[in-house]
Amino acid sequence: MKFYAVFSPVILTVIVLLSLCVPGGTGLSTVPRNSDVLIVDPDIPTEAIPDDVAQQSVPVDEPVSYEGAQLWRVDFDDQRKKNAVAELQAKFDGAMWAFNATSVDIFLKHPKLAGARKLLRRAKISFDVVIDNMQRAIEQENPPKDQLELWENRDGHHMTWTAYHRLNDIHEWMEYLGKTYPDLCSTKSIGKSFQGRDMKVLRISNGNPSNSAVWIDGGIHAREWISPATVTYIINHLVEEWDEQPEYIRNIDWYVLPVHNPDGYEFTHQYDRLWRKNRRSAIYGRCAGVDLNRNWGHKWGGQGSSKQPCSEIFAGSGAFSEPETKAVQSFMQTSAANWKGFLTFHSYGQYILYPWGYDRTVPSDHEDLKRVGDEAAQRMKKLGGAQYTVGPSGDTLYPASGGSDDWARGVMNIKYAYTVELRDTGRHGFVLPASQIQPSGEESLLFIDSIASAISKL
Ligand code: 0X9
Ligand code: ZN
Repeated sequence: MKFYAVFSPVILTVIVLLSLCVPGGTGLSTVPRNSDVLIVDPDIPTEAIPDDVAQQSVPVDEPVSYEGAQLWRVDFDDQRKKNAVAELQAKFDGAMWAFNATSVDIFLKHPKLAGARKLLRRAKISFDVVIDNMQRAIEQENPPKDQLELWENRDGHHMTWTAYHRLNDIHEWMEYLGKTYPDLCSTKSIGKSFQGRDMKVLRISNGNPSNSAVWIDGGIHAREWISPATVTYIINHLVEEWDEQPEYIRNIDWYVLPVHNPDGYEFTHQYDRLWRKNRRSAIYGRCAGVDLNRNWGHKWGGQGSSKQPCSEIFAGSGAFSEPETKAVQSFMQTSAANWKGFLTFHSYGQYILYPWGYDRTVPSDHEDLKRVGDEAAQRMKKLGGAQYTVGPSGDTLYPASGGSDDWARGVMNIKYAYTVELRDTGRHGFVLPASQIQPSGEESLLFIDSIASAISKL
């Protein structure tokens, strides 16, 4: 894009400032990858694809290769550096993956590296190469397939917490839990994704009618694999060690959706490891996918979301335009459950975030949310786990409207609504080695324990 030729310095400054508020930037940075062509995944049931879309479709061919692509951590502590980062986004398709007050993680594809390096050297801005070949990192993230096959066929399921599993393994294991522990567990498909996959929820409950209820979800962002892995780790612990749990955990009805974005999740396993959004099909050459964490109905379409289909933070055509968000909204609103907690797991950065996300402001009881979050973070650290930063989302991370946590708090009035950004702080980013599932699961158990304990005191 001929960025400087098109925009005046004043407009440039405004756009730069806006683009710094969000990961992946605004429309400036999000030059479509393989998403600007009309593609439909070949293994989805064709009846799930509307006719007008199916007729326009061509099959996806080769998986996306990230050979030579790099993740850079760039200094970001003054306006000059921020402008340079915006230029990296605009001119070199740099995708902003995460940032804090002093540095930003920028993902760059191989052909753009030389130009981007030159830009930073000329501006005398220092940076570290955190991942020097993304394709290599992707290949090393999960144990090799033949090793995975060796572990198969125990107890009628294939689930483990030493590898990242496909959707089918997760769903079959949930069915197994329902069959094995019928007095404690039940499964329900609360709807279908855009491509027709089930949105499977596991309910864990002792059936006590006075119970409070807690919602947990993972995998709303497709590439954040540690999230479904951690959420299933939590389920496994609760179910397999139910009798050893304290009363405040046993007197909660737990509703868990491990893979909120099943189409995106499968797409990351088969075609593009770094896909974020759902798989709403591109129509007439436009980009595919809606960011499901910009699609909820509290302050939808505000700061930190985009109206551009090609953006990584595209909010969709309206609040709840997507079947994946609509299904959860309907399920929670029509359920008789006494919702007191809403916990949504993402990665990465190691944050415990609470509302509001749409702006740099807090609800009146923010001190309660901070105290409970801090307690959890302290216990997690003490266990020898990772260090989590606790704070209101818009202020601690960046303002982003249309998130599920804001809806849970703003519309459903659920007191303990948190977004957890799991491991790590950027060394591996979204491509976190499977060996970290277990420690991530252990520290997250302490988090849900702290929330359950706080709910019992309400
Ligand atoms: O931007 C997001 O959706 C979340 N971060 S991520 O890197 N996993 O994409 C943070 C969402 C925090 N909540 C709200 N802003 N409502
Ligand atoms: Zn996320």
